[in-house]
Amino acid sequence: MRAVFIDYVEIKAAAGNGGAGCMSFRREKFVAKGGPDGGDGGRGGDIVAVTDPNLSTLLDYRYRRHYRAENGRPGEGSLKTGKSSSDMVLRLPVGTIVIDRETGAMIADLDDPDAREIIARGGTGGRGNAYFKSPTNQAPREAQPGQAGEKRKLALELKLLADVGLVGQPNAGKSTILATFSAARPKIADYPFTTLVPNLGIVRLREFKSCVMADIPGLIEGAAAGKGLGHQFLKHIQRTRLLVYIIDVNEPDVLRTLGVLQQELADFDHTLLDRPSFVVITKIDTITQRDLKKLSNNFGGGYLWLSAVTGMGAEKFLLEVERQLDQQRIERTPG
Ligand SMILES: Nc1nc2c(ncn2[C@@H]2O[C@H](COP(=O)(O)OP(=O)(O)OP(=O)(O)O)[C@@H](O)[C@H]2O)c(=O)[nH]1
Ligand SMILES: [Mg+2]
Repeated sequence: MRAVFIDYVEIKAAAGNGGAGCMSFRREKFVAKGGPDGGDGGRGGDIVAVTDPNLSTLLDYRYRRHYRAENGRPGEGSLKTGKSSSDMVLRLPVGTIVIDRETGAMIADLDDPDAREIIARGGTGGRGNAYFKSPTNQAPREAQPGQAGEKRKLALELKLLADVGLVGQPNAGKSTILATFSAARPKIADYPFTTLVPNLGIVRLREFKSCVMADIPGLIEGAAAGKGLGHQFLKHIQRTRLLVYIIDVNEPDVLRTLGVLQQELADFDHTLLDRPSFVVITKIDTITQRDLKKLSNNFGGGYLWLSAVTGMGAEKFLLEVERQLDQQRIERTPG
């Protein structure tokens, strides 16, 4: 997908330092000179990025820029190891990438809902003097400091996720719909497989209300088996909230076409069929009013009818997109 980012923040992450090793000697009654008994220091906490499917923006990270995990505790006498510190967890929306600002390297791509990655590693604890005891050195006066935790300047970027995915056979008119309703300018042509990579556009539904629509390559029967462009590009609509099936009114068998599209989606990821969806029959300007009436009588009220060229049906199309997206917001609001 073209890299479009809606959300970008810079933060600093400092993992915990390791605790120092301890230098200590046993002191017991009647033992003049005890052996070394300094324990090792504990580990400093890591900074860990995990995905949280309930988040959709990086807003929280605009308000707090510094993240610091706790240091490990120092070792103690009597061979007591210092307590390791717990990790600091940063919850991030699915689709966030984490970049090291100093090297430019991507250090985490949090693409799935249960991703978990260490983005700054805590230091290990230092060795206590007990560790250095040897036959030649029975009373080592050596103990290590803890290792420093990693300190990193990071950038968090959230990839733009589409709300709505347009699914249809090649040449059905998907890119034309995106071009009609958004400022995106995808390539449009009267031959199949014009669109090779997904295009995104922002569609204005009404004042202060918009959604992101993805136009993807055409899908044909057998795509799951590699026909046409295959179906790998369907991963770009896996995170969309609403699917819109686009079918050319000139298709001889609309129901069969819809069945083929759904079968190909199911072969890729069967949960896609549980996704809210509706069907748009497009290019209705290319048939006579009388044929259109006949067809719409046949199908009842189940489908929307659209011409991206004349604008016929445009208002209903946008209203339905808005209604379905709103519906999900209501369902997702707890209580
Ligand atoms: N008359 C008319 N032509 C349309 C309409 N929508 C699309 N077309 C034409 O249909 C052809 C295919 O349109 P595209 O938008 O490129 O189709 P697509 O579904 O994106 O095709 P692929 O990218 O190949 O999957 C183009 O020649 C468009 O001009 C419409 O509503 N009315
Ligand atoms: Mg196209």
